[in-house]
Amino acid sequence: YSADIRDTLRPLYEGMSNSSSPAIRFVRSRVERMSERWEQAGQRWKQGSNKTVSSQMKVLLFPGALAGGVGQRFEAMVDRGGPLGELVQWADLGACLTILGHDVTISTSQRQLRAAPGRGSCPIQRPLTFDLIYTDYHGLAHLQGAMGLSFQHYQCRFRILDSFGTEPAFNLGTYARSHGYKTQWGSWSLRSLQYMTMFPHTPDNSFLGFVSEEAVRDDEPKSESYKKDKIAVVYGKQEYMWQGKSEYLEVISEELETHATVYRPPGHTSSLPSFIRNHGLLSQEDFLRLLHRTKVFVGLGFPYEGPAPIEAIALGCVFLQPRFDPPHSSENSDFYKGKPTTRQITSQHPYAEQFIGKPYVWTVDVTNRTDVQLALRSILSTEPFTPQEFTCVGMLERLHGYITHQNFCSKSVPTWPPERDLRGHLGPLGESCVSVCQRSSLQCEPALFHHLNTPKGLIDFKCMEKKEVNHLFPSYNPWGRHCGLQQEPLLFSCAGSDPSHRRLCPCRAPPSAQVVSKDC
Ligand code: U2F
Repeated sequence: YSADIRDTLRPLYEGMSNSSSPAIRFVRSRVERMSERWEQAGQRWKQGSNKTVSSQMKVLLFPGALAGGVGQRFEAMVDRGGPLGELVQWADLGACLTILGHDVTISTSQRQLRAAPGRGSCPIQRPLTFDLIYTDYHGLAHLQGAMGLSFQHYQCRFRILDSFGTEPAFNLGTYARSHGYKTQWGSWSLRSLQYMTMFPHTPDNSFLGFVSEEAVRDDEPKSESYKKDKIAVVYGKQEYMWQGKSEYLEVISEELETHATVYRPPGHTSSLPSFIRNHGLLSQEDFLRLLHRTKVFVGLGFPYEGPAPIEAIALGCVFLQPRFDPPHSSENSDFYKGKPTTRQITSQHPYAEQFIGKPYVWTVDVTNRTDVQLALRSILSTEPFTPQEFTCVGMLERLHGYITHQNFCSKSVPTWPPERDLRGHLGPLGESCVSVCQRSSLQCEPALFHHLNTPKGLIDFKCMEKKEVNHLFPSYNPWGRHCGLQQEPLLFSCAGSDPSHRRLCPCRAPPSAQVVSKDC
């Protein structure tokens, strides 16, 4: 069967009714609230230009963070200010796949999977009845336990929702162990593109994203719907996120009435500054309604890289956030410690800082009173803005592309995108291919590495050829005069960088309508 665009999301959210899980209730209510937008976007997208037909996939969504003991802890926090970003993504993934016409099952328990109704006795063992399984790092461990030997056999069908990303050096188990990249999460030796991220961190992973509020709603006249009050809303659902920030908040409250949506445990006396108007944790709908009349959304430094700033900007707020100098990373931050990435986090929301920027995003030194004041006074009212990749159509287009083109079960070298798209660039010492390509308004494309990984690719240098399993190759090392060629395709890495290597990078023009950098 081919997958036909659906005009309703009902099968998805009806399948989640009567759940006693707060997380599933959040997902269901989000899907229901956004269903009209998804349905309209599906119809618009269907009428657009010719697209490759994909066959209908049987898809399992298995959010491991909601299963077992970890799941109990996660669930307990849903209504108390715990992370919701992952749930936003699961909701939108389910909606997007359903609209694209695929057959979606959501499950949060291994037991349920072992006896999924109508699917035979054990749908996750041989023969696997699902074409694709979307899960997360916790889910991988659960599935490994439940699938036994089938786990390895079918791992090419897995897709891992991984908000912060996994770089190739951390992914390949043997390499990670012998080269100091072994962390709590990595080492599953999948293809790096099987990891799907919340923001476009490195093209080594697939950028899945989510859907933000959209700038203009068709049913509302724009000028009326974006009337702003002189208020700021602080980003931070739990009190601990506010520690040490009172001076910064004081400066803000001198200019704007300052609101919060911090969870209030019963019987607890609040330690928030007295000038803050706390609404308590709001339902997502009420939170978005509050942002609608807000001028400035104020970042405290944590949570890192969540969806809320993108929603705020789409609702016409300016996002004011702390700059991190020195940047936060797995070396110096408890939160990033053990995360399989070398990324240097230069602000609370690097995507907002680098891909959106002024006038929508102001990144400041929050310890400098004058800096904060200047920023607040220069913030004019802005127009609402939603990057194309965070709209329903953007996500439909992206996911459809992945489903039709990504086949990790085939052993042959990738044939998509075609070689004619390749723009080879030799970077300066110490720079990753992510930034080498970005600097030329291009994007690193790991599937094109194998075309460059030949002695011809480095022909301009008089050098000694060296074939090695090394995540920095292909590259040139001027000191040893080595031209390094990659021996292990799993280690082709856009993210890798090292002060003694000049990386040879496969760049290409970014695919249409998916914004990759502000300059493109
Ligand atoms: C991020 O998780 P968070 O849940 O902390 O991310 P946020 O950006 O704060 O918001 C998630 C959603 O919560 C909603 C809001 C967002 O879509 O509309 N919300 C709400 O329903 N009620 C409220 O009062 C306030 C917000 C990130 F997504 C995770 O990947 C990380 O694990 C986490 C820690 O860095 O940060």
